[in-house]
Amino acid sequence: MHSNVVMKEFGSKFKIQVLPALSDNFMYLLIDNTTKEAAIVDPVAPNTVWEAVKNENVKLTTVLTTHHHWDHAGGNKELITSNSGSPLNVIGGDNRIDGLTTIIDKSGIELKMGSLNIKCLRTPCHTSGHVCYYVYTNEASVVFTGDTLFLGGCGRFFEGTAQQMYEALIKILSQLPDNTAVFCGHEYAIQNLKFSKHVEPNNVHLLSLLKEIEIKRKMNEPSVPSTIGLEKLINPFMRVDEESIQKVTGTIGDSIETMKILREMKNDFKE
Ligand code: GBP
Ligand code: ZN
Repeated sequence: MHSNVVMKEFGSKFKIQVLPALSDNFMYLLIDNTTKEAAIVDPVAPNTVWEAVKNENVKLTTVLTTHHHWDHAGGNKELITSNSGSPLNVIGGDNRIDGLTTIIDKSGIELKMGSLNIKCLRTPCHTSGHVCYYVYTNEASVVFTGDTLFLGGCGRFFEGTAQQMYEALIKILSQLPDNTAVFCGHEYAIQNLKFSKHVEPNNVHLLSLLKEIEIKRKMNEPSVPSTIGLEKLINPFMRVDEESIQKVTGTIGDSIETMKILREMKNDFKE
């Protein structure tokens, strides 16, 4: 296992168990403290999910799928058939996802899981049907960002454009409250922050975060969660409006072109 299993508390209303899977994926068990209902994000490893559900003594009702790639959606079928006949609400934004009961075909659809509010944000680019899930109460908020926003980076543009990633990162995710916790789809923090350091070698927030995460990773602690406020300080893809980043890409005044060049630089980056 690439990281230890950890539980993160968000006020009195909900908590999130981080469940590592495969070589660097994360699944997340979202637990409503009030009703003891739970949702699972990207359950690629169903056995791990059922073990966590049993240990936490919760009732799994909902599957939140960020996108159709097998390392995120590939466990849906088995999870559904192994739920001893009780149906699960399976949410997602792409017909290539197995078992969907609710298709997020427009952005901003609001759902409930127990007493928790979930706003489904369509963020096409990594895949055309990618959805991020913003979970909030009057006390706290978190966002599950799949392969759109990573700690210190973003997903590859497999089915979309720089314009679309700009919309996703700057127009949608950056607008969430700064204290929103960010739970992403892969443990890529160290690789991402090394690239970020290459782009902004004098960014003090970035340099201290890299040190902090190197210590965490040595102890097998997951790097997640980050926060929206922190990402805006250290993630070059969240900073494409900044002149400091536009200077590096040679695209002053053009944030979309900055996004495009930055992605190409990351694709070619060797530490
Ligand atoms: C690494 O391990 O260093 N940089 C990665 C390489 C998400 S997984 C692996 C990689 O390319 N990962 C993808 C990504 O977007 N990375 C961001 C980055 O490199 O900056 N996947 O598993 C990927 O989406 C997948 C599955 C891809 C099915 C295509 C299909 Br079809
Ligand atoms: Zn992916």
